[in-house]
Amino acid sequence: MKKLFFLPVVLCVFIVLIMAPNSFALDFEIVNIFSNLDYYNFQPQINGGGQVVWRVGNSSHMEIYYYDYDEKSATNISNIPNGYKNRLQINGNGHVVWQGRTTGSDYEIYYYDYDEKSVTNISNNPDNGDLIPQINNNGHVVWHGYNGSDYEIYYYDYDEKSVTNISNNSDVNDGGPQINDNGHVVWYAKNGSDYEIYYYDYDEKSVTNISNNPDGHDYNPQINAAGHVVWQGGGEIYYYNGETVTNISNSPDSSDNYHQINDNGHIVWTGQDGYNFGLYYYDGETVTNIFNVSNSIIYLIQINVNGHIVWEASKTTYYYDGSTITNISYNSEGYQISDNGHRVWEEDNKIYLATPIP
Ligand SMILES: [Ca+2]
Ligand SMILES: [Ca+2]
Ligand SMILES: [Ca+2]
Ligand SMILES: [Ca+2]
Repeated sequence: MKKLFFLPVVLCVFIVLIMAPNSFALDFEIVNIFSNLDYYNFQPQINGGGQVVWRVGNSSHMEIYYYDYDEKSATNISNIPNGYKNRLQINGNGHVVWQGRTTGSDYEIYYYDYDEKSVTNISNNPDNGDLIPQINNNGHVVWHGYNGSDYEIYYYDYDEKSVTNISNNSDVNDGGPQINDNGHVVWYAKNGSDYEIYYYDYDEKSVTNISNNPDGHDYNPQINAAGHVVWQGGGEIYYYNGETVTNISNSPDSSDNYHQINDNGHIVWTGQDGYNFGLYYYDGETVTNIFNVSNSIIYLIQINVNGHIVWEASKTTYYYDGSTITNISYNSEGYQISDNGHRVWEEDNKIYLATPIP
């Protein structure tokens, strides 16, 4: 067990030339950045600089490892031997957040400051559960936490080192916050009989109900750098462009879900009609059906700023480069794509990083 702490991290770094029969639009240098076969390595997250964090552990022990792309080395950054850690996120400057708990305690939000090389408990609320953090590129963090009566949305200001309850109501459960680089936040909450999407304007310090649809449940908002928001309501995908709300899926016969938006306002989601599943792409003007499969859900959808998309279906990972779809299945799991085209995944209990070759 102590091996994990005291042995230097052994990196089995090697380069694999692309040998797949598929025609890749790009060539990649693929590196195995970490393997420790005594433990599971899983759920990697990557930023635009190719820095990666992931979970390393077994049923009784868990740590968070960090691969520094510039140093080409992996380090244990959590260094808290007991306890569960989950829901990792890394921002563009290499700062990391996660939810964690030690035995017998509640969940807290932990913050790894890449510049200071230190970990801080930023929720620091030993009575109540703090869950599912999201971090922006300025180090500001949001999460939902139970305060004894209901769930609230909490906002950590990295500059002020302070936490604010921004939903601040006493009888409504608020959940699923997402934050953009301007500090604007969206989440969903029940309002009377149904759910709505709420938008927190960081400059105005005000909250607005942007779905404002008292007849339907509105869930799971995503926000981009421009403050545009996409969410799911009543089996459709809705898009808020800062002024108006549009139903962009507009498909009464299929259930639309798993939406993602990039900073250029491109949106991807899946539609399900019985046993048939489709992947849909909105480029700001029109919707294109780019992929179809039967008898398998489409999941783990990621879109980067260039509109490149990865997803999984039928135990296969697919990559769309804007024009063609390639099967990049490596028996992989937990695929992630960065805005600069890096890809990271888990395969056979190892973490792999693919960097585009210019
Ligand atoms: Ca807590
Ligand atoms: Ca609340
Ligand atoms: Ca509603
Ligand atoms: Ca629909």
